[in-house]
Amino acid sequence: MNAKSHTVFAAAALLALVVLVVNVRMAAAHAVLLESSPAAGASVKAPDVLIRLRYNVRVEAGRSRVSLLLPDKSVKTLTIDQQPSPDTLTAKAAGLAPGDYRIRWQVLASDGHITRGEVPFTVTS
Ligand SMILES: [Cu+2]
Repeated sequence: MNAKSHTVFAAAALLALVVLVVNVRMAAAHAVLLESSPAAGASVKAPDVLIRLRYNVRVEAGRSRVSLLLPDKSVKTLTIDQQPSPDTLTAKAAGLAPGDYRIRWQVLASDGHITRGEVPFTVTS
């Protein structure tokens, strides 16, 4: 290799390393659901259910959404309450009839990326 191709090679290697490091850091900052209440697959008593979602990183409540897929397949948007801690969202679902539900969440993490998921649970009388 001549001097010029060495420089080009070194620059390309450095760029590849920077891309790799940035990707790893961004992946680490994505919001992943660690714990929920109700837990996935759990049964809870009607009619009022307190929903609590805890993530691996802090999430922005103002730019996150929590809704409930009802037994009749309609969707009810829930109001996110004040966060008990920066990594946790809570919302109240009142007046639920017995049946199968899904919590649908979409959150904005501190790295600016949005993740989403669902938590199925059952309401019993
Ligand atoms: Cu990310």
